[in-house]
Amino acid sequence: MIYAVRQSVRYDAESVFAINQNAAVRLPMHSQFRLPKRDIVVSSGHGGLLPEGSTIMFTRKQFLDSLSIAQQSGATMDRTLVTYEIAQDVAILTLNRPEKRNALSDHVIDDLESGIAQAQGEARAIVICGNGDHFSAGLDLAEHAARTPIEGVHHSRHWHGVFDKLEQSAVPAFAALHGAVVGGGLELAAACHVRVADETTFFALPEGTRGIFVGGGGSVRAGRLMGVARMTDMMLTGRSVDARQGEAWNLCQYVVPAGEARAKALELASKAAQNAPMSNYAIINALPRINDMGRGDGFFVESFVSAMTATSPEAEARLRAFLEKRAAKVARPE
Ligand code: 1HE
Repeated sequence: MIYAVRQSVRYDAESVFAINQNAAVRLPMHSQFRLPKRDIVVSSGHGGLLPEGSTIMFTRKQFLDSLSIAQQSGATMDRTLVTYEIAQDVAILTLNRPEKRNALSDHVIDDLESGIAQAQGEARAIVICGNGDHFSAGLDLAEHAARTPIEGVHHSRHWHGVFDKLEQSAVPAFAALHGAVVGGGLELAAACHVRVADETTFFALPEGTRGIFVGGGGSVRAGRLMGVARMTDMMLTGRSVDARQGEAWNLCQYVVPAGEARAKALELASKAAQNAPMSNYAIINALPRINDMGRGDGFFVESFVSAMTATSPEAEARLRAFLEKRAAKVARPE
């Protein structure tokens, strides 16, 4: 019997945790789980211990029953931890755990993963931002304290997988930063392609002071952004770096007045969303890889990416539009 259901991301097409006997079962995003207008009666392995990724389909009545059973049993009904909305072809994912400063719990990471997956199919760019006074306080320290070493490895590898999906996404991601961008919060921001910080932003890597290490890809991504010496200093001393210093250190590309990061990130994302999808894909997927290559390999790969994008029908149409004076000229800097 399913006695607790956890709602996630969206109400009608979401990840759901069913705690079935003693097994926490993760139902996949985009499963046919919906609050259907008509009843659907299917289940695979329903009632037993299900492997991760199994699909269960509920009838509307079963779903509503499970909600009320969960409520009666006092089970926590989490609200949406990462909200998802679409505006101007841009998927906006908002970390929504302000009372814990958007600390990245396992559920937040799962919801983030679902939102990133959904954006691939229906958006041309992504904005990631946070509710409350801070972008993110990083790893949820309360959860982390309880992990064994091997659980810690799997946890870190899971973050790598999720943040890789963001960095190697089909569409570019823009981080809108404010307040604390700390530890795992900085690792998440570093997995985005463009970072817009408002003046309240401060960056820190307090792992050293907490007796831990970066585990969400920071040693690779943040290290490459700011350089290993600066990252070492931040981790050893626990110092905080403000938005302007962060810009000078390449931790963000834009600094805007307090409260304006989300709007600026949305403006930039909307602009990027108008590019040819293939160009965007090449920019965000080829550049970091070429950056990891030797010069000769990089030049070689560049030729192929260049030829592939330039011969796409969309490139041909856009080049013709410029030559026929139907496309905008490059603007001077503002
Ligand atoms: C948390 C977390 C968290 C806040 N995990 N619960 N990250 C850190 O070491 C940062 C720790 N957080 C802070 O230094 C501060 O909270 C902030 C500077 C970010 C914000 O300060 P403030 O005064 O606005 O909030 P607060 O009063 O400190 O926190 C409010 C609540 O959020 C409080 O819980 P409450 O039940 O007492 O209300 C805090 O305990 C809780 N909270 N941050 C859990 N991080 C994959 S490896 C990545 C490694 C890392 O990310 S290391 C960095 C960890």
